[in-house]
Amino acid sequence: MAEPGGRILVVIREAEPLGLADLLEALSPEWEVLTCSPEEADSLALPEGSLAAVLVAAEEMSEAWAAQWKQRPRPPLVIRVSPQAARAESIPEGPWDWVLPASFPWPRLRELLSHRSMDSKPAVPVRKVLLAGEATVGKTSLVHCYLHGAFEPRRRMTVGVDIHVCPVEVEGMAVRLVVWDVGGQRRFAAFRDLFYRGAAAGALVFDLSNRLSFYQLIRWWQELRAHAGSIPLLLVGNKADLPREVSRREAEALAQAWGTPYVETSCVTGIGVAELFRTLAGAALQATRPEPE
Ligand SMILES: Nc1nc2c(ncn2[C@@H]2O[C@H](COP(=O)(O)OP(=O)(O)OP(=O)(O)O)[C@@H](O)[C@H]2O)c(=O)[nH]1
Ligand SMILES: [Mg+2]
Repeated sequence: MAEPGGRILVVIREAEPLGLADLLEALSPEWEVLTCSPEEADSLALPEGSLAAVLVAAEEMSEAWAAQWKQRPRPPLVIRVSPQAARAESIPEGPWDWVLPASFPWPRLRELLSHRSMDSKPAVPVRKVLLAGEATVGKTSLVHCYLHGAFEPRRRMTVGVDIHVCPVEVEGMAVRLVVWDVGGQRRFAAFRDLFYRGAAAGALVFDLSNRLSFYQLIRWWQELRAHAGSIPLLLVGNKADLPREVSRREAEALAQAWGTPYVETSCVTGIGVAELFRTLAGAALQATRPEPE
């Protein structure tokens, strides 16, 4: 929760619609307001925990960008200002703590920041997780199947990385996973290590109907261990609906040797997909349980 007084970052393209002068007036002198454009937003070097809130008044800033703030050890409130919002809303399923209309009466922001008179939802933890494995094993399809409950037979190769926000409930607790679904093609290997930083857990996916993708797991294991550190990993055998080239016994033996759980999935039947995301979320939460105060 933000204490009264502190520093707020405002990401803004056009100052006028937000009434930036009103905002500054409403918050001074206790609050220090920094402003930046969307282009500058990623290159700001601010010390951890130095922001009480990030106020985003630029449509182009994505959910994934907002979610990254919520993964920090001491996350700020992340608030979107949207011309489409009719009233102030606290949205449990997005990464935003609040979505405010552009016409929001800025003197009330003070109350919101100090949580004095506006109800706020309990913070939902956000964790970054990785989906790694050879090209075409079905990483993107697993996310699609989880989010939309449907199989998408048309293939769309991941270029670099796709980032998805997946709400998960694990043992009665809501978690938001920011899933970094990396492109498995060899040509992306040179810069893939950049994607692994800050992940709390990862899934190594292979295709049960393609033995080579199973053999290649060792490369992915080494890549993740080298760049993501000793995070908990999970082994996933996908395409369980197709004729097998890898038996359950072999995959379980590898999982046991690596000390990881093993899940079999199919994006066609949906089997195991929810379990995969629950296991990943459970591992991510365990791995980054906050230190007691
Ligand atoms: N039969 C079957 N096909 C699947 C399954 N999962 C994915 N596919 C198909 O496999 C192909 C590749 O799936 P993608 O999800 O694009 O694979 P990916 O691992 O994301 O590949 P890259 O983005 O290149 O790393 C697509 O044609 C999918 O429809 C599954 O469980 N069963
Ligand atoms: Mg993909």
